[in-house]
Amino acid sequence: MVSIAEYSQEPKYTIKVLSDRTGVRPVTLRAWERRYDLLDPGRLDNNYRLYSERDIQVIRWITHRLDEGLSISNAVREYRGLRESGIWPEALPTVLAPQPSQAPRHPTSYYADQLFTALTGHDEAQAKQIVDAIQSMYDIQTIFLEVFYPCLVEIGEAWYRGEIRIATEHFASAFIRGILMNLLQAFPIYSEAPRLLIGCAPEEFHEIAPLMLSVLLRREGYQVEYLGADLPVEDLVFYAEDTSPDMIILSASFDESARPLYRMQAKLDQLPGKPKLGYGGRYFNQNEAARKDLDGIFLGTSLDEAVQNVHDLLD
Ligand code: B12
Repeated sequence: MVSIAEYSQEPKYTIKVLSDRTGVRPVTLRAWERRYDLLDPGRLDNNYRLYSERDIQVIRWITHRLDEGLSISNAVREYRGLRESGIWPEALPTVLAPQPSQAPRHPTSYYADQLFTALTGHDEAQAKQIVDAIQSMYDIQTIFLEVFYPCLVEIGEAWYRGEIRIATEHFASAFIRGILMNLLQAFPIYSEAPRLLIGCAPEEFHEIAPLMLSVLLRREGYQVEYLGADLPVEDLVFYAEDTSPDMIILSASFDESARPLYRMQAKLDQLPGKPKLGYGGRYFNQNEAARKDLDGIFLGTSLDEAVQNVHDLLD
């Protein structure tokens, strides 16, 4: 048997080749890369990623564990555990290499692609059918992280490449936002449970992640109030004084949205209940240094981590 360590680290393959060689669709590979930080691809001048032979073997090892019934998060955990103990897993024999023509290996990535096609085709009826189908098959966390998230990332990239109109991006995000709002309202509100205010930092309009987090935390029994986009800090502090939340959770993608949060925990500390400030989002995922400077609590790079951290902080 050959260890994965014996494969070259030289970055030379595009995501298309990685996809063809592993049978995993590009949309799923990108989602895994963002979510699990699994590979560390090189970059071309135009910022395109380049992968090595070793990356190919890592993805093949992961997909083999998925075929054996592990969830992606458990497969990654197992891989990380091995690596932290200084062990490289054994590469799979080449004969097992999946062929590009095979059916999609992961049903959720298949649905992410289907939803992308329906939404970018403005086919709302079809998108609704897909959502109904996945709701009967998967739990909501899987739907959020493995269908909605990669679908939205792909929509963002298609917009960035100029392949879809702004109207299409708005249609798609409005559709998903609507589904999330319905889910939020379908869960009961427990008035005795810890109270959380969740929304977007000032000038932040990317609502979907904080809305997903609201659904996941309300599902866990927290008394969640979702406050939406672009919340001014001063007003939130007054509102916290009126309503005594245990925690305020804000999402920020950009520096301009993150900056006003730096003064916020000090203001909250002057209130009788001293509510905690929890934060996260694209900006903090990309700027580790910013997390150190902010007084509140960084809740993690992903929403599943955030749910766990809220439990640890409030229970
Ligand atoms: C839909 C969308 C919009 C919609 C949002 C509508 C709505 N109601 O939410 C609208 C049209 C408003 C919009 C506007 C803009 N957008 Co936009 N948008 C998107 C898109 C396609 C999807 C966003 C989304 O919901 N993603 C899914 C969620 C689940 O992922 P996420 O937000 O990244 O959150 C993850 C983590 O960051 C984290 N997280 C997020 N919040 C929190 C909070 C906590 C507490 C924790 C723990 C974790 C956490 O967990 C999530 C899951 O892992 C993305 C593409 C993408 N890659 O995401 C672009 C994208 C984010 N947008 C982008 C840009 C550039 C803009 C605009 C500047 C465009 C413009 N010129 O107007 C404006 C900025 C508006 C503003 N000031 O906020 C860029 C950002 C690039 C960058 N520098 O990082 C992206 C990546 C598109 C791209 N490929 O270039 N956008």
